[in-house]
Amino acid sequence: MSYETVRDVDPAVADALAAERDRQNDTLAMIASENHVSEAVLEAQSSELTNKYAEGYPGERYYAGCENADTVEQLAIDRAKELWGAEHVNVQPHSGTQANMGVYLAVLDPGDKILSMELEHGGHLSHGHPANFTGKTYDVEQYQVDEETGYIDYDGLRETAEEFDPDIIVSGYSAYPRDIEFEEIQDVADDVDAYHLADIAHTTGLVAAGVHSSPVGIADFVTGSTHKTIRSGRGGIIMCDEEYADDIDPAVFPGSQGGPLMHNVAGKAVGFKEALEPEFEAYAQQVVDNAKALGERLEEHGFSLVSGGTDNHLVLVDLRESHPETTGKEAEKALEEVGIVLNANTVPGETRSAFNPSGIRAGTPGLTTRGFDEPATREVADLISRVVDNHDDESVKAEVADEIDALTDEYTLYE
Ligand code: DSN
Repeated sequence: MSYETVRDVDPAVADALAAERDRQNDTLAMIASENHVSEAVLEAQSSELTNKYAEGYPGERYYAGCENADTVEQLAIDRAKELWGAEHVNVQPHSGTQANMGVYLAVLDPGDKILSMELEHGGHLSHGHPANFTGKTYDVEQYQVDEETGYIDYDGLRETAEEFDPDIIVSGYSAYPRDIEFEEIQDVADDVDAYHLADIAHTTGLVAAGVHSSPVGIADFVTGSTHKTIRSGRGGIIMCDEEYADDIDPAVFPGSQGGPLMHNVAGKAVGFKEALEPEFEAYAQQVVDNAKALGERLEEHGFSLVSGGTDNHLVLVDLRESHPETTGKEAEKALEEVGIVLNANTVPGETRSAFNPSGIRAGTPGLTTRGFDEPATREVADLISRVVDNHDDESVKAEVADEIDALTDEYTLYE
């Protein structure tokens, strides 16, 4: 087969790929769920393993020619066990949502009861939202954060669990800036005889590095995404005790997926190896330190943070007090114009809508990968403040865009 590049074959896609690389290089990725993987992870993900079907698990495949697939999957599994301390690991879920689907399918029947955090309060679609398969398949009740403090209302969770009698309680969130009392939630699950699924999609890297509480060994099931704070190949992961291995593996394949995306599994293996290096712990600590610096500086500028700060990689800003006339979408758009890419987000007690909410969510995993430390992150907070304060002022936005250019030139990303 002759070797042709994407540019040779398909200039339109080549242009879009080049533009995306430029976009990532030239803007600050502050969407809390995003990060920048290494060139090594990118290379693994674009390998010839994309061609291979490997239904089954290492050593027990339904197709021939799986020896290399076996090698990378086993490496990914072994490294994940070392990173998170889990007894059993499944690295095949195509995404965090697919990982959750695997758990639900393993232990729930249609109509069974899920108790999870409300989306507006930081939960996730795959925890029971009506538009998601979970909301359509299961009976869902939700708990919330305390709107005064922004922290999980653990007493409310217990009360709801005792009334609702769930089959599974879901912890782990997409827009919750605080550490999580996994043991307290496990106590509730034990008392109401429910399973406990801890979805650490956002914090996989922080948990692996020991800078966030770990649910491994506490919750029955731990799921996650593998491309967020852990910075490996794109996809999902399930961890559990050995006793559940024979429930989980068939629920992923053949239960909810066909052939695994082996090129992504290779990316997971490579990223997990990188995360086992001592530098990763320093990276994860810096992610948290930067998020704290970001939050503190934004507060100095008069912004109000849900829960008053952060323990993890993200801050959730409630604009209603500081900028009552500015919606999250308006802030998101103005910030994108200058090269700061984050997302509008609902806040607890939301008074607008999911499409045009009252908050913005900002994360530091991407900045930290580029080498940002606290002083540099404070500079970004200053720029965020200037833009949100002047979101209609083109000259201010042009000045800030120049400053972002200088920052992205200093903190380089992909060659
Ligand atoms: N879309 C991700 C997030 O931004 O939180 C979760 O799947």
